[in-house]
Amino acid sequence: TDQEHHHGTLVEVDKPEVARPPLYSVLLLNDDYTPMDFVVEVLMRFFPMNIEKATQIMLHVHTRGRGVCGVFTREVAESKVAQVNEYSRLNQHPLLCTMEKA
Ligand code: NFA
Repeated sequence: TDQEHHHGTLVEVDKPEVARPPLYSVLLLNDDYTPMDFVVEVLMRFFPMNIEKATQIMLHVHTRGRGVCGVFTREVAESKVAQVNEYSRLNQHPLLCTMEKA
């Protein structure tokens, strides 16, 4: 922006802008076998939210086939996907978590 200097001189002053990193949505995919209670537990454990919000997202995934758990930077989204899939396999459920550019 232009600012008035002494002697009435106009000088250009740049506002320091901060680059915003690309964001990624982390998704859960529906399947026929993972128990609803386990999906709610996963949502509360890895995407801190209350039981009402977790149930709402779980039912959205169940009825629509997929749903967004949260939006994160790439490295955080990759970590969430890896942790959810590892936890699901550890518990012998086929639940799939993935990510896409938001
Ligand atoms: N469709 C699963 C069932 O009927 C529940 C589920 C919801 C699974 C969301 C995966 C994701 N038990």
